[in-house]
Amino acid sequence: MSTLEELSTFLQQGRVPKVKELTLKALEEGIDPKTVLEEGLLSGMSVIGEKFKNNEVFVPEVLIAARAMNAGAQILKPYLTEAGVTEIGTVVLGTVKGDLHDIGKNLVKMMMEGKGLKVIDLGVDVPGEKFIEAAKENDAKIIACSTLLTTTMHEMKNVVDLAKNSGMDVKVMIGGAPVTQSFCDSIGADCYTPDAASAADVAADFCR
Ligand code: B1M
Repeated sequence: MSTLEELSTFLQQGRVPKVKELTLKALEEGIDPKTVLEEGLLSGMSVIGEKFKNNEVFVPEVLIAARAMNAGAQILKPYLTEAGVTEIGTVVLGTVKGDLHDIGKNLVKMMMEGKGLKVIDLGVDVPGEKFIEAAKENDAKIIACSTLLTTTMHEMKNVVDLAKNSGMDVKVMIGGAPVTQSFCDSIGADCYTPDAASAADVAADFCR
C-alpha cells in the first residue's frame, strides 16, 4: 500500500498519531503537499462521508476522523502557505448559523492566510448579524460564509441582505459542498468558489 493510501486508511480510523506520522512521511518522500492533502487526507474524509451517508459509520466515528483530518492539515499548513507574504486585507470567515461543520472552513482560513489575508475566524453556528458586526469592527473587505447543510444554506441569503443593507463596501463570498454558482446568483452573493484554494485566490484578487 502506498503512503497516501495508508494515510487515507488511518484517517478513516481516526488514528491521529499515525496520520501525523504518515503526513510527515509523505512529505519526506517528496510528495507535493497539495497531493498529500487531496489524495491522503481529503480522500479518506470522502470515504467516511460516503459511509456516513449509507449509515455504515456514525457521528462518533466521523468526529474522530475529522480530528485526524485536522491533525494532518496542521502539519501541511506551513507547506500550503506562501512564505513571507504581507497582509493585503481582512476577511471575516465563519460557518453559518445552524451548521457546526468546520473542516472546510478551516481549510479556507489556512489558504487565505497563505495568500496574505488577515482572517477573523468567527467559528461555527454564526448568526448573520455577527458577520456584519465583525466586518464593521475589523474594516473587512470580505465576508466569507461556509455551509455543508442544505438546511442552513438559506442563512447565506440573510448574510447577503444584511451586508447590502449595512451600507458597507464589503463582498460576500460563499462556498461549501451543497453551494453552487446558480445558488450564489439566486441570493445575490458576490462570489462562489468550489474549493478552499480558489476561495483564497479570489479573495486575494478582491483585496488587491
Ligand atoms: Co455532517 N453532514 N452532519 N458531520 N458531514 C454532511 C455534510 C452530509 C453531506 C453527510 C451525508 O449525509 N452524506 C450531510 C448533509 C446533508 C445535506 O444537508 N444535504 C450531513 C449531516 C446530515 C449532518 C448532521 C445533520 C447529522 C446528524 O446529526 N444526523 C449533523 C449536523 C450538525 C450541524 O451542523 N448542526 C452532522 C454532523 C457532523 C459531524 C459533527 C459528525 C462532523 C463535522 C465535524 C467538523 O466539521 N468538525 C460531520 C462531517 C465530518 C461530515 C462529512 C462526513 C464530511 C464533511 C467534511 O468535513 N468534508 C460530510 C459528508 C461529505 O461531505 N461527504 C457530512 C471535508 C471538507 C474539507 O470538505 O467542508 O465540503 P468541505 O469543504 C470543501 C468545499 O466544500 C469548499 O472547500 C473545501 C475543499 O477545499 N468550501 C468552501 C467549504 N467552505 C467554503 C467556503 C468558501 C469556498 C469554498 O468560500 C467562503
